[in-house]
Amino acid sequence: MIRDHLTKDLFIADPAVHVFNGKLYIYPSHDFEAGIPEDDLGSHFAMEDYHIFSMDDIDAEAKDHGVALHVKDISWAGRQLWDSDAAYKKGKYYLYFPVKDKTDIFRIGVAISDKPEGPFIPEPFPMLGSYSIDPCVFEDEDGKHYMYFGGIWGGQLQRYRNNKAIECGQLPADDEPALCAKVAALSDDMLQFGEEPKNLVILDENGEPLKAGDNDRRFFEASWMHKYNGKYYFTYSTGDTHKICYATGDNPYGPFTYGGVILNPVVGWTTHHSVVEFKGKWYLFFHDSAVSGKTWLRSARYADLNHLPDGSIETITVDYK
Ligand code: FUB
Repeated sequence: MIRDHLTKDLFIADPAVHVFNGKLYIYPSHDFEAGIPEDDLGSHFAMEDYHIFSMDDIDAEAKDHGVALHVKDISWAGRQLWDSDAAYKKGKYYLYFPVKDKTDIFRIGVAISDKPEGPFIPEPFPMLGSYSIDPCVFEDEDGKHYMYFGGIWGGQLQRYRNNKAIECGQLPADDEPALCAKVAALSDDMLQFGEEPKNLVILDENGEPLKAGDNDRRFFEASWMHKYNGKYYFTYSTGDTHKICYATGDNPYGPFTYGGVILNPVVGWTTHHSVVEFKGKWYLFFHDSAVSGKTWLRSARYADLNHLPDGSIETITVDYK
């Protein structure tokens, strides 16, 4: 079942959802009309703050807890607060967010709160060695936290190789391996990478890394990780082909093998999601632009997600008729 949009009066996108204290907490981007023309670098996504929402139950209203963090409170930030995620450890909540610094380079920052809904206080500097966008934090069953991140085009991932900035930030040629999302265990204090980020390789049916020209399957942005029946499911957006796909592996680093599409294209250019288990059922939270009709003013919604007995995931298609 595909549910209606969570909000009609505030545009929210990139919904990262977690269960904290028995409730669903939604960490979305907050879209607004900035009047910036649309381009391939996503300049029209000029977000300035985050609102956090909670739902007491899956059918309950989404409660807006107000502004949890504003770009003006982040001393090193320039512009564009994009997709965030949150994690909990030892009585504290951590909000991870990408924002361009004052030189227009995306970095990932961390902000801390005693409550899941914030307000969050940002650290004075970005995470050391961080770059690109769309951080997602996954807590494994042993309590270890991993960050997955990255995004090509406006997300700037093509400007790096082996975690170092390169002079001319080009995408690989179509017949070369695609750029990978990155994965790193977090430090014990949750504030830094605990190790050098590694490539998250997605393999095709022949065990070969997906190629850069395989736009229907290769990683573009919007990393998410969930674990089901002992298997690790990496889910992501294919960007210019507008799909959410999944790949499975047997540990948090991979390699992962491409599995299929979990969400067919929705209304709007971007697609972004999270997968969450709540009270024994699985849900896909995502966004589309059906309410506004504008690609930069998105609204979050959710659907039931079905894992099939063979380990695959049933494809969801939104019927806009
Ligand atoms: O919301 C801004 C960007 O759009 C996100 O960071 C991407 O994943 C895409 O949804």
